[in-house]
Amino acid sequence: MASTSRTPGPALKLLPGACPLDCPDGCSWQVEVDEEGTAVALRGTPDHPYTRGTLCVKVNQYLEHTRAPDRLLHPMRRVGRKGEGRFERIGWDEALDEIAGRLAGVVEQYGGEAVWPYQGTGNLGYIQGLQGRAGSRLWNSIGASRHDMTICSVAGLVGTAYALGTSRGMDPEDLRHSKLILLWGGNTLTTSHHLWKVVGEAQRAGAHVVVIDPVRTRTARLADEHLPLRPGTDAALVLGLLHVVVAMGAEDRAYLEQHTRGWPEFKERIATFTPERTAEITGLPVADIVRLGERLATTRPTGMKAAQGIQRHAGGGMALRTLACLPGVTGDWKLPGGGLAYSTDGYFGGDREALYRDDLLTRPVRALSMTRLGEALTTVKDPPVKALIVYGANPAAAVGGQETIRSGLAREDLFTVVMEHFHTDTVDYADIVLPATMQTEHADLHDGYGHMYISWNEPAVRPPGECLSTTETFRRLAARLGLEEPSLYASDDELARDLLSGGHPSLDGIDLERLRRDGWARLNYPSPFVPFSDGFPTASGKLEFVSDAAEADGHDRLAGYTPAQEVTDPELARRFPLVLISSASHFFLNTTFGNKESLMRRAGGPTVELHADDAAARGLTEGQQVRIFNDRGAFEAKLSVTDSVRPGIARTTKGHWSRLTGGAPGVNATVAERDADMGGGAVYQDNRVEVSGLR
Ligand SMILES: Nc1nc2c(c(=O)[nH]1)N[C@H]1C(S)=C(S)[C@@H](COP(=O)(O)OP(=O)(O)OC[C@H]3O[C@@H](n4cnc5c(=O)[nH]c(N)nc54)[C@H](O)[C@@H]3O)O[C@H]1N2
Ligand SMILES: Nc1nc2c(c(=O)[nH]1)N[C@H]1C(S)=C(S)[C@@H](COP(=O)(O)OP(=O)(O)OC[C@H]3O[C@@H](n4cnc5c(=O)[nH]c(N)nc54)[C@H](O)[C@@H]3O)O[C@H]1N2
Ligand code: SF4
Ligand SMILES: [Mo]
Repeated sequence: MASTSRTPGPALKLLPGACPLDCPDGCSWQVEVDEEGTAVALRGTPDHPYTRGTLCVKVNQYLEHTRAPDRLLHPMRRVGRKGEGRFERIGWDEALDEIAGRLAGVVEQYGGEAVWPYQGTGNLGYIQGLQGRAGSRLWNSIGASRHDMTICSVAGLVGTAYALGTSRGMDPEDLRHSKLILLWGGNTLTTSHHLWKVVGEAQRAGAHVVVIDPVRTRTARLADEHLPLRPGTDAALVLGLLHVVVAMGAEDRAYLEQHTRGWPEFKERIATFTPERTAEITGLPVADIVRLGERLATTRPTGMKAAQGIQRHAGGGMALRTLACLPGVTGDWKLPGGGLAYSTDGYFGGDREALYRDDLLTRPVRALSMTRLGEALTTVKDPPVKALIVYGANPAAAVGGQETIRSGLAREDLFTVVMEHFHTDTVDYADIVLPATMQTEHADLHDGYGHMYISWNEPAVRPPGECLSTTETFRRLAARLGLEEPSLYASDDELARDLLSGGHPSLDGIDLERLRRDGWARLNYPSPFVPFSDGFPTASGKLEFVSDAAEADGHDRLAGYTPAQEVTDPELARRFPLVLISSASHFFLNTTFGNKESLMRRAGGPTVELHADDAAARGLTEGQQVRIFNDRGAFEAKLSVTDSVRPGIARTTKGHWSRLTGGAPGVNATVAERDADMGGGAVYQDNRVEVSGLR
């Protein structure tokens, strides 16, 4: 339990809620509120089968964070230059008048597409947040550019869908039935520790757990086996393992015959990935590949979890596509505890269209990709981006191409509004700042991308200062803009009902009243759950090793291995010999909590980890300040010499704020604004750098 300053008494109310953050665990929580309306405790819901009464090291401090002295409580207007971060307090009326006036002017002069509603992952809710595309009705009404959410998982979502017809897969809770568990590019103990409870249960029951990750993470340390492959080579490893399976004659011929398309061609491709060739590509010993291949051939069910880290490079979409094919060869897709879990996002059958109301658009609009923010702000014309409305996002810190982004944000002719809880790096560039409510202060509805439950978040306390929720801010802005479309003024409850009333079978018997009463519900799917027992939602109704849809989109029609770009570029490797992996920090959630003193202390400042050989070759020693750089930019960090990374790899974490680390650029100054192979995904891990000593 967190932030308890008093002993709970009978007068306390217990209100249901949910963690809003971008985390697959989608925790259900309860807030205790005293007779004066103050929240006195916040804890994981004890009877929730996935949350099981615990939150995490970050969110245990959430209540304290809502009352932090640096919380933004009033609207503000910029007084200094952009980037300086100097503001004066103004009232809501003044703020909304100015925003409405500026937006109307931009729309009149340049058209609606000159407005970019840039929504991040700070809140994943269906009412206030990203899943519901909060504000979408308003943006559609003025014909704003569509915000393309590409930063996180899209390459893998598109890739899995070429094979399976959907990005949905296993219920991750069914990993408890697996006998072999492969964790691909996920640092489970850090990024979704509730899943580790399931994995740990299986492990105690005898399952063999393998972590496939270039870094020996805290998760890798608890696994039975760790394969530290080269970044971006997972698909080659999949094909190499299948080579061993096929060589042993252990493929499931009946399953292949009945439920897959293109096996002869896929088999031929597999044949070219001998253990020797696979070892050369992945950097793993032949013996390890053969041993795991044999284990895979003989262990049913094999369950796999892939997280997002694996798909942030030039071949990331293909990696997930090929991974999704693996259980088609072994027949695991037909078994409880077999298959692949990447995202459970699509299982919630809420009526998203009823929320978004894309029918309000009078004509098609362009899409602007989140990972191409810098480029869009500095080069895009017809029309140029003239107004940027940032909410739930901190792009000045979180997005690759940081230098370009900052020069774009510094444009005097760009009107920028930032709706925020705290004075982030992005707030520094705002013309107007609006104070936003935090999760205990507004209503929301959440699903999870790592489980099969939805939850309701009841407002537990009054917002502090003048904070307003996203929905309320947009209702007021719509009125200021003189818009008459009635759906722009829907209440939060009405929005929730619109979402829940589509009649989807996953929601049978689940309505707002029930959610409000119980706090959470499992979607209507059996447990254990075999996702494709009725066939695959592809054109052929089968798992597609060959995909016409992929071919039509300009990809290889056959699943395979697409190398990463910078990782495999020999010329670049001469100048920038190290591949930089920037993964999740244990103590921050993206850049959220990057300003929380106690968590900052535990995280330490920016750090880069290098193998002893790489440190020695550069004359670098433990604890010294170093500069990590490439042609795009540079950042500074403290060196940690470790055997957790193999030679040739440098590792750091995302999440640190520039304005709290002396104003210097962060890791994303080195990351390219380049698309992954599918969906326009980000390429955070496909990044070559060099490291030199500072002092
Ligand atoms: N504590 C904490 N939890 C978080 C987050 C956070 O910032 N902090 N972020 C949240 C968000 S937004 C997301 S999307 C998820 C991400 O969840 P994860 O994907 O689990 O997180 P990452 O740390 O990005 O990547 C996981 C691992 O992938 C490895 N990796 C990198 N490249 C490759 C590769 O090519 N192949 C393989 N096999 N592994 C590779 C990295 O070394 C890293 O250990 O976590 C969420 N949870
Ligand atoms: N180098 C590197 N960079 C990465 C990654 C990586 O692996 N490596 N991972 C990427 C990934 S996976 C992701 S998802 C992105 C995340 O990048 P962003 O989507 O920008 O997410 P955050 O950095 O957490 O910033 C979210 C902000 O939203 C605010 N916020 C939260 N809730 C609300 C709300 O209800 N209303 C409003 N108005 N504001 C709110 C928070 O205070 C916070 O400042 O980062 C990416 N950046
Ligand atoms: S960040 Fe993840 S683990 Fe922590 S409370 Fe939120 S959903 Fe749960
Ligand atoms: Mo993410």
